[in-house]
Amino acid sequence: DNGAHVPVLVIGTGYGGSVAALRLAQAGVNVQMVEMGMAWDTPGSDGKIFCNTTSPDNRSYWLRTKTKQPLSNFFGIPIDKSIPRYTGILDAEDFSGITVYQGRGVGGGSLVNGGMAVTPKRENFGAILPSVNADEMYNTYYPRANAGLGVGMIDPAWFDTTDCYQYARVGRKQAQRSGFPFVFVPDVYDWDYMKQEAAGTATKSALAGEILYGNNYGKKSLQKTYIAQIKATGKVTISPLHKVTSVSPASGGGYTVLIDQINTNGDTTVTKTVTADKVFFAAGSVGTSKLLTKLKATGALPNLNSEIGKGWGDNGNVMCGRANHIWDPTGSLQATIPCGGIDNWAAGGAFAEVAPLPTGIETFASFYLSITKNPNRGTFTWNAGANRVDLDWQTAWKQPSIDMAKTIFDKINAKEGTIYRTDLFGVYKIWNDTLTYHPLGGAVLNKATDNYGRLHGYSGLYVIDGALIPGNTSVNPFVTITALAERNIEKIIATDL
Ligand code: FAE
Repeated sequence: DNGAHVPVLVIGTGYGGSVAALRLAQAGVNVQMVEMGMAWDTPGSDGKIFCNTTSPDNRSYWLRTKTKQPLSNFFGIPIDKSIPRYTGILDAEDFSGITVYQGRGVGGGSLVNGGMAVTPKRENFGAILPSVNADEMYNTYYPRANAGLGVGMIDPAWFDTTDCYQYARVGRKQAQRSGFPFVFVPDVYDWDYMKQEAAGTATKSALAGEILYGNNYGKKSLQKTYIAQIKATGKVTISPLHKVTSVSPASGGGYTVLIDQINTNGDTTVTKTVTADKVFFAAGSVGTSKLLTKLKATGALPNLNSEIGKGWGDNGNVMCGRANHIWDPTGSLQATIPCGGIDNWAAGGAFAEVAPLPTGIETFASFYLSITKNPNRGTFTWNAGANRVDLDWQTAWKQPSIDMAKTIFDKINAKEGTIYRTDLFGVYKIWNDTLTYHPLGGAVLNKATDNYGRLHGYSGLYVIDGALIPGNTSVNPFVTITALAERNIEKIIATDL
């Protein structure tokens, strides 16, 4: 409420924010969570909370009048359509040279993502978070995160026979024929539920094409895991459609937090002021970086150090499709939840998830999202004239990612006698090199903060989300974000409360 004083305020309700709020509440602390997106707990007129990928409506995009689908074309024909402007679930946030996709709502990215819950290989961890004790992570915090998130693995016997993973079996067969290992990837989807979907005994979600705009049944988003536990403590208040715009030292100690309450048009209806003893920035890599960059530059938090806004990366994301022969159909029914990938990380720097193309018709296409060790890093800066934060990324910076992905797909094409699809991202465009699903960095651990996320320059201010990770995790990032948050909050509760 306006004028309130709270012990702890958490900005954002994604992975980092949910871990912080849960552990603080369990330690007896009252927590106020502030989330700019909607609650996503009420069905629309169609009886569903979330809309379907094949028929995006106002619920699909954050304050856009036209969809911006990652896969923008089919046979070269643009498939984006007009939608009413609304505080929808998926934000396609445009910066120069890159569109950054993010979830908006209570649950953050967990609402929109594929649920792939991957712990990086131990030997890669030193390059991901060099200042963090790997033994502690692999013995304690990764297991804690996996348990808290409800991570599970597909039944390999079922994988071998079910229609809905024919596309992934084609991906496996072709990878192996070219000498690449295919690995199963854990996920937070309820695999028993998916079996029931396939058997026709449960309402379909993964098998109904739901992805990107929310999942109505089988996926264990944070709403079903950490946030359900948070609600059970009775010590946490969550305010959706509230956006933090400023944090600055309060005269009597603690911090003054300015919050805009917005309506579903995105317009501010009320501006509130709250005082908090401690503030956790958990607005996601982009949200936290934008806030801190602005607050440092505009004099609200001038003592933040010069690492703010730096070290931002795209996790080396790049997409492509391949055209298969007519005797290699990928199936008209495709589970939207990916379950495997091609691991060529050590040799060429690419971990390629075999992704679905859930169009409902046979496409003979194989579709991949590659994660690569792209070395390029962007910087956020305050643009006073335009009153916004800019990111200096360039599309050409994806070229190393394309080269690394080609180590896999050029070889598969040569072996199979196949070609790339050129019609999925425009007219004659093989690579989608203008987006990321995996923003990381901008307030890097042990640089902008100490080794536990305490911001340099201010006691009682913390970063606890993907902004801490310096640009790459070698695999999909949310398990690492969750595990790092578990590690940091344990230390903070033990020493700072
Ligand atoms: P995040 O989950 O983004 O939460 C931040 C929250 O803060 C959001 O709810 C924002 O609305 C909110 N917020 C931002 N600014 C403000 C403000 N000023 N005031 C109030 N609230 C604010 O952050 N990762 C995987 O590991 N596996 C996958 O399969 C996977 N698939 C993905 C698919 C898609 C389409 C997308 C977009 C992402 C995917 N990701 C995946 C990435 C993953 O969702 C992402 O790394 C995490 O959600 C980041 O977690 P954070 O806690 O950093």
